[in-house]
Amino acid sequence: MSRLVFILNGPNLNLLGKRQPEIYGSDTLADVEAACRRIAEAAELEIRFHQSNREYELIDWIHEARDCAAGIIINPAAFTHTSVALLDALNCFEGPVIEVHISNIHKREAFRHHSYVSLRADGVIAGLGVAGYPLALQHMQRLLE
Ligand code: DHK
Repeated sequence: MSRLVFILNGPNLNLLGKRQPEIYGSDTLADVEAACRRIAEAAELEIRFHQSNREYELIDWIHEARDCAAGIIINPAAFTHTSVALLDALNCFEGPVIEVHISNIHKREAFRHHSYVSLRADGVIAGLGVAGYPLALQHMQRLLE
């Protein structure tokens, strides 16, 4: 069975560490990737870590994951609240899906309270800062055992 997990990040997360640090913290996306790689190595998982500001690229990676990945961890960022297309793509993926948000979207503006992706996600982590990513990966490891 595949031990490959896709970790996908949506728009503006390339600016992590510089963007609104009072909300998203001071760690960069490279820091997040490094933390995930440490967990993956210990868990004997392989990861592909991607970020895009383009909805279609995220959809294409989800399609690619259909053929080779056991699970998907996704922070869809603003597409969380708008993208039926991402939901449809995730509905074409058979393995576990964990949705991650750095901030607690339920404590923020009303338009952030709804997630299309949550209609598919097997689990959701929100508001734990970037620590949510390694936690999601540890949980993914358990799901894939
Ligand atoms: C990141 C974003 O860019 C926002 O658009 C979401 C999410 C929240 C996060 O907390 O990781 O609303």
